[in-house]
Amino acid sequence: MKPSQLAALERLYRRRVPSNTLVTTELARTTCQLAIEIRRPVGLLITRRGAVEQILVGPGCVPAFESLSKFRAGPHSLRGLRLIRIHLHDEPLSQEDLTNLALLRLDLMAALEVDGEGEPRLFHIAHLVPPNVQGRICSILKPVLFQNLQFPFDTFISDLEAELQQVDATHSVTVGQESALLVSASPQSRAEQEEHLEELAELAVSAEVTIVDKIVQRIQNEYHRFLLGKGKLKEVIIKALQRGANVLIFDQNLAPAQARAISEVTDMKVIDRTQLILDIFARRAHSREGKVQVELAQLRYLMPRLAGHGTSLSRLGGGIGSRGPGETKLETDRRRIRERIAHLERDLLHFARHQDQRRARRIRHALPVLSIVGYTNAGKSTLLNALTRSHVSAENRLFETLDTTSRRLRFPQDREIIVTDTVGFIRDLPKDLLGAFRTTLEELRDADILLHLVDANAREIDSQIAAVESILRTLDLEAIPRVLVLNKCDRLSAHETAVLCQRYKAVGISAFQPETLHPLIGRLEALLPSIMSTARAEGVPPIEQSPALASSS
Ligand SMILES: Nc1nc2c(ncn2[C@@H]2O[C@H](COP(=O)(O)OP(=O)(O)OP(=O)(O)O)[C@@H](O)[C@H]2O)c(=O)[nH]1
Ligand SMILES: [Mg+2]
Repeated sequence: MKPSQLAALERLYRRRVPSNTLVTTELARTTCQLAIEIRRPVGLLITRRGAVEQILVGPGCVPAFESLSKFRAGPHSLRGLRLIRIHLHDEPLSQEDLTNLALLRLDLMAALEVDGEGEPRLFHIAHLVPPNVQGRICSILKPVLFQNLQFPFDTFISDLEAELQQVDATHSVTVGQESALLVSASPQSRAEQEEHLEELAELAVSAEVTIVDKIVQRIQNEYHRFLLGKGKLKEVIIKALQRGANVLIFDQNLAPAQARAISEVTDMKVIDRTQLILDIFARRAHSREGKVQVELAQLRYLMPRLAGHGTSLSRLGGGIGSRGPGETKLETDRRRIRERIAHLERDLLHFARHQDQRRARRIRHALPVLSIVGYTNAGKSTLLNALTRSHVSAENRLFETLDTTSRRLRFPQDREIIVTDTVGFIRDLPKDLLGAFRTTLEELRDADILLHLVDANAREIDSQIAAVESILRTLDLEAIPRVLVLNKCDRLSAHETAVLCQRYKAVGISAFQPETLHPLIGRLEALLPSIMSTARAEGVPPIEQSPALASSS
């Protein structure tokens, strides 16, 4: 390009477009003439205030994501920038143009054809549309001759934004929830990733999130800037737009920098598996202790993610809906968060002391303790209820139980033990969560025997058993005697149950069918003498009533 041509291009930056005009005739004409002169397509990126923000020269030239970061678009709103391209040949908008319109969430994308004399001819215009059942992302207007163009830009854009926002509003009113796109990217096989996404979907449902779609990518290297490849990330953005998703939930835990980069490029809230689980915990924690543990874990997880990026706070900040530690809390500076963490840690110490007292009291009474452990949703609470005729909440969703409950169980021979039910386990239980629930899980140390309950119908029995055993190892609880029990056998035939019980050397039960519990009770009773001897439980006095230790029957 000649210096004079460059200078002429640069002069375009001085032009202003009135707010009610798509592009002025003079600006269009001058740019068309320049395009013919330099024999290259030229694009103008124009702001709502009518300033030329960028001039792009060359075929297929689009602004870089990074250069637009100061123009923020909300999940369903527009970026406040329109791109008008001068095409040298008679070509309408290409598929790529439409993809870019969606990716960059432009106000609109237009292509203006120019004739040999440099006169503007046909104008092609496309704009985004609200999420719809057809999954269309944009609408292309009928092409019009430039001299006939009547396009009051200001009314067009305010109508379009109102339409986009309206859908957003009805969306959240009718569903009352966030809509998420589930994403998995790892070196694991597709089948494995899809299996894990099923569990992620169950977790999302447990957090009351609507799932709109899933995206899986097999990648070689996990340490990619966006975790996913760039092309796949584009697919994610387009899908989110088509389906009206406002949250991305990753099955893999994201490094703070990754979460930030993805959220910056997609302009969406980005959450990983740990945050999702924390979010569920925040919903389910009822005791003061549970609440303190969860908030502490949330803050510790968020700390490194708050590296001074003001705008990304709200998008990385909380969990689903309002279940994060709270935006106002996050907006306060890191020092305040550190103080809050210290405060919560002191609270926890206080709880731990109480727990010691409780434990001491129990040892004095010397009742043996049986703790039910197992994968989340295995039926632990249902079994506690069935064994002790209690009414602990049991629900078909992951992490229904967070707080520990203890009940007395009286054996036929008038002996008593304490049965406790607590938080369930899950594969790859994030370290931060294990830390968060240390005080709750500490209670398992008091157990004289662990009842490892397994859902016999689970898709991945072996990996669920392995996940629980690995957590027990991490908690140093391997030495405690264990009984493996297969639950939900009512859904299997007698033969299937027998085969599984033999394979796993387990007792098969259905917590729904009290008669199936007899062999289990018999087995526990048989184990009792050895347990009792360790628990020094000869001549047990009746135990006092305490909220944590309410008696049954
Ligand atoms: N068919 C069948 N369903 C069962 C049985 N036991 C429990 N369930 C169901 O399994 C689901 C989970 O039961 P919960 O008792 O809440 O499971 P949990 O292990 O306490 O789960 P978390 O507290 O979430 O870790 C509920 O919908 C129960 O009704 C059983 O023996 N047979
Ligand atoms: Mg439970």
